[in-house]
Amino acid sequence: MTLVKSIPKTPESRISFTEYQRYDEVRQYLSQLASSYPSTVTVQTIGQTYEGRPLDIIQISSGGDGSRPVILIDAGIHAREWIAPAAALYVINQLVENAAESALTDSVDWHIIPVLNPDGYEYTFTDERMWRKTRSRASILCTGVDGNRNFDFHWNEVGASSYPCSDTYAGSEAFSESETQALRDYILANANRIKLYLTFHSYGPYLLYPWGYTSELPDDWETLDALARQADAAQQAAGGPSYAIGSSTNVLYAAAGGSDDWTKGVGGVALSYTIELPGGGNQGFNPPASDILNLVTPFFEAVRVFGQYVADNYG
Ligand code: 0X9
Ligand code: ZN
Repeated sequence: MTLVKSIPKTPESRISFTEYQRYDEVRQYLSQLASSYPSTVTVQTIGQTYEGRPLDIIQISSGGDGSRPVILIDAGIHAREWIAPAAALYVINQLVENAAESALTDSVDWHIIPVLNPDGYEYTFTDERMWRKTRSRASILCTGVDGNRNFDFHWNEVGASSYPCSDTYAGSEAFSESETQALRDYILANANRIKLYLTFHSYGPYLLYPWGYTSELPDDWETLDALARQADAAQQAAGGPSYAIGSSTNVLYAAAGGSDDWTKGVGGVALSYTIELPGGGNQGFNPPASDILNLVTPFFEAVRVFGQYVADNYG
């Protein structure tokens, strides 16, 4: 009966993609990678959550003395969107452990925060599977802030709520949350190197670019649009679904205070995208663990296109 559990994991995968991982397991995986690949992997803590969990980022670099262009990825700002951290872990796994993918790190560094809201993420395992927000208790009424309404760019203007019990509560002020502060500070500190930002969500499939606060398009929307279409085509060729592509407001809904808008509008990262991975399960946010690989494997082909673009244009 215990035989199945005793089958050793293959040497190149210290992490499973047939189960969703708890935050402790995620952190353990990152630190294992740092010890196994000391010349390419660094793990840093960029802040603490409201409940005191360390917020880890993994930096993957094949060299270049810290001057190469960076692709920044985060996932899991929304707690219940489990496929997003799983996809980030898969990207980490491929970039670090799959020697066949080493070209992707030849001239570009990848900085990845696989779980940006670990308090909320853990809460979805222990208490409430459909929890979305952080777990901060600033209000006596209700717990949590929507991290993706908490960024200081047209904050709380549209598609967000001032009511602490709402799932889209923008917070008592912009950057009220330690998790969004940590991301803000990291982006500002590395603004000269970050050329592309991806934030993983679910559920879609949507490939969204700014703006989310207005139906106006950014000046460079054609560049954003063309690259998104190329990424979509690549993952479709690998068996993925057809992503809807456009600005957040025009394709999904208007919602201000998102990390994508702030990163472009204030952080100065021209290429900024929200990726809504495909959904699953009876509530959209809960694809069965047995579907993780089917979802993230084609998706990696989209990530490859973003990586190639940054290598070609900034590498
Ligand atoms: O509403 C959101 O925060 C995102 N959708 S989700 O279902 N994952 O919650 C979309 C965010 C798009 N970007 C902006 N509105 N800035
Ligand atoms: Zn989301």
